[in-house]
Amino acid sequence: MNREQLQLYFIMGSQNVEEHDPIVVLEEALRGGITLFQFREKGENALTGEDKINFAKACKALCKKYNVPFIINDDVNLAIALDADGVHVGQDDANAIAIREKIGLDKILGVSTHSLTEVTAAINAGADYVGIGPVYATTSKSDANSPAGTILIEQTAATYPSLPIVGIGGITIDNCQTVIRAGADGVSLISAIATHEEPFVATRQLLHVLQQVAKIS
Ligand code: TZP
Ligand code: MG
Repeated sequence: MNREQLQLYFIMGSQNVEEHDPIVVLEEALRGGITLFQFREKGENALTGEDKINFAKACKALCKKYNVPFIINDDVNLAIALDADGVHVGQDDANAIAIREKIGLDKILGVSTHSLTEVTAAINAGADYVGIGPVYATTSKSDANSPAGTILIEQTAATYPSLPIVGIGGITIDNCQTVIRAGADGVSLISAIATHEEPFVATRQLLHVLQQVAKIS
């Protein structure tokens, strides 16, 4: 994958959206310029069964319209069934080596990591990028670890300069530049876009701020 694709990585499931229709939120985010999308339908109030599959199909079709890669969280079988562009897994999910074997070399594989040991294991499993976080406190993931700041991003960027890195957890327009300066290629976030009154405006503003820091460094 190309590391610019991580710049503004939006993650969403229907459970993350408060007022709007989630499909409208995704289209606004795509129109605003997100660079990658992760379908993460999980937790309380998440869709299941056919509803989840149909919603995933609708999200995939929208991403295709805007030419933005469509990644599925955890559910490798759904990713294969829908021919998604990739899969993102955490440390509690299926083993990354087994997933890489299952999805083949053409799909994007992202792995969430919380230590340099996990980063090294993710590289060895064939991860295309690692997610590092939670950088800041988050309310979007009930079982999230405590906020870890940017230290692991700094260590990972120094140890593996060619590894694409994305920060996650509590990232907003006010702190996203700090995450990039620490060495991340991009930020992944849920609520800064999904619960914003105007997801299109939120996306434009985030992108603008991220482009500023890209120019400075
Ligand atoms: N993994 C670590 S933190 C997090 C996930 C999925 C949630 C990020 O959501 P938000 O709303 O951007 O803090
Ligand atoms: Mg997971």
